[in-house]
Amino acid sequence: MGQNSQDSFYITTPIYYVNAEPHIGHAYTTIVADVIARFYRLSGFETFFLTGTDEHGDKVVEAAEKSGETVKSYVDRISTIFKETWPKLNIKNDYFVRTTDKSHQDTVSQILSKVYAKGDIYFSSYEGKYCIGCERFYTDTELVQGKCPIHLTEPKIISEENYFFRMSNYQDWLKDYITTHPDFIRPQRYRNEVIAFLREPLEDLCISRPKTRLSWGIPLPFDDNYVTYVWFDALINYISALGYPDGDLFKKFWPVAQHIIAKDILKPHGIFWPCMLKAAGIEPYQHLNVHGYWNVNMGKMSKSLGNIVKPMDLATKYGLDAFRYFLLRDMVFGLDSDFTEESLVKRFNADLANDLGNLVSRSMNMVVKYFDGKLKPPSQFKEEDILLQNASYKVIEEYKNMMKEFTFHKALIVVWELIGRANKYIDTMKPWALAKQDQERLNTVLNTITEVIKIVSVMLWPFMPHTAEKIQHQLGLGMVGVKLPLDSLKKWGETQSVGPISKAPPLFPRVNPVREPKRAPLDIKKLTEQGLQGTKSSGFPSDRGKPEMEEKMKEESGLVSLEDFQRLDIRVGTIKEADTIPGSKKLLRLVVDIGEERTIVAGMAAYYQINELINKQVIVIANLVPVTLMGVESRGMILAAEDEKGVYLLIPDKESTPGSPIK
Ligand code: ME8
Repeated sequence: MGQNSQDSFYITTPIYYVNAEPHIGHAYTTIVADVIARFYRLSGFETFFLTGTDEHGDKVVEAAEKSGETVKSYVDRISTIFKETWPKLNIKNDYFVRTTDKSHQDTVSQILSKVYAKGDIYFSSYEGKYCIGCERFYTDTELVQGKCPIHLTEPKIISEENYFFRMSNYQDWLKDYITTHPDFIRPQRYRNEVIAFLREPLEDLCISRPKTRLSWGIPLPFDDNYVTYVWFDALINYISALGYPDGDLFKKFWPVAQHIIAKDILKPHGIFWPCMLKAAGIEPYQHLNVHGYWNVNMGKMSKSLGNIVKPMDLATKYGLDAFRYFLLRDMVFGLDSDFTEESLVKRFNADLANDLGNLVSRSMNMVVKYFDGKLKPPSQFKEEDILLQNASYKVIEEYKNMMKEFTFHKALIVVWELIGRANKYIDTMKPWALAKQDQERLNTVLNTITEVIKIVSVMLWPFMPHTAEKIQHQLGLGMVGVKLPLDSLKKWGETQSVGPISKAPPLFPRVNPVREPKRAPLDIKKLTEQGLQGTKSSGFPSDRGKPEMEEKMKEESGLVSLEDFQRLDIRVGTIKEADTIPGSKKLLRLVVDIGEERTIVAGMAAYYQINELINKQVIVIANLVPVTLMGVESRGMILAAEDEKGVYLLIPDKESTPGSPIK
């Protein structure tokens, strides 16, 4: 293997403690790593994706004792559960490292000897406050009301003689490195946290445990009475797995190393690890990517609360791809997110069954119906086709940047905008009408649609590999599609089908809505202030970092571009049901047929009787980000005029088909 790192990509997850089985938090980090590894593979990079298990330390010994097994058989058993869970989630790691592996233990000894020889390790007595949960000592300023901020338990006072790593020697270097490498730790909020920490003097790190207290660990090469502190041991997995120091993998992948962790282990990764690397004469990693925490129904997930979410249960219930999509779409990378099965189902029905599923099935059906699955090369493109092509190219570029920046939810938002545009293009082009008048134009329109679907499928592959492959199969691309490098998508229509396009069962048959038993109270005031228009992250261009100048000009002039307007999906709807909402004087819950049934919350209780609303036709904006008002999710907005006397619904002049687009 060559030593060129230019087109290489190395991604790691934390190695998980084997004191518990995998839950949704572990699954999230590991799926993120899989998504980004697939993205780089798709982009033609040689990629190495590492995960594994952390098997030493007090915590693991405690868990083994509780289970009544020997430590060795316990760690073997739980490590196997982790190892076997990942393929079931379609996670394709290249290697699985265990800290009990001999090769890992040898590397740890080697690094310790190196740092010891350099004079950066010394022997001293110490008394400190130790949290077993975190496997580390806490300073008084880090404790919250005397308790560990993560485990909310009081630390144990431990006093003993130990070996220490002179971390303080590297404080200035690290400060300087982080300042001169602004995206070393990202997103920014975590970089700022580390910088704030470095403003205080850094204490040296206790890196040993006397065997009299803990024997389950890697012996110190220079004192057999001690084992290595679990964090000093664990962090080294990122290089031991690559065959440090001489392995080809190490040479190729270490210069491009990126770690993914959650905020709980920022300090070991943002401070201990770079200092350890520096002391051992190894270059720092390239990026530390830090995400937030998944909470469950607004609370922390914990064994004692009995609210642990098991990834396999959800993947089995809703399908693996839907589960992967939900995790990546719902969490803003870097912030905490609340997991509810209800929101998973909503996303499933809205984004997957409706937007994506419908686009694929209606398009394939038309190609089969009108051309027996065999399209001819397109003839002259018209303006509408070219607009959609250009939008697709733009989305590919935005998607690539967002993936590289680890803003996965944004990448999915732009893909879904393209899906929305393609659906709208179908509504506008009306292939069913062209079928009666103009076969050549119909062929070009369907070519344009299938090309967009192909592009969408490639961008979705890292997130939903099975679904993308199914779509590519339906498109007659065979296995060619999966390997498409993203850059080759630059030419419209370049990858021709190798076989006819075929119909297939719906990709995501709708599932029944779920009611969460325990809902945390909603902040109604905040939601009402936001109005019916949805929350901040609308997914519209202003939220996605359009060139600043353009945005500023628009803001100042108050003008909206045609492009902005065209993003709106405005349709005729017929009100099917209307109801009051308990506790609200203003709001009504409406079910509106806009070609499909939508629940919409509208503030018109004071102006219309329920009876007079039924069967009334209205105008609906159908592609607003859903918002929950008084506990009811609203998926759209009904247009109305307002003056000092009241609110007046906008109504089509003549009875129109529900779902007809407004142009
Ligand atoms: O800390 N939400 O292992 P660990 C999101 N062995 N992610 C979560 C999560 C949640 N609620 N809970 C856990 C260790 N995670 C050490 C790591 S690395 C050299 C040693 C994920 O089993 C997240 O990635 O406690 C977090 O950082 C990690 O699991 C902690 O796993």
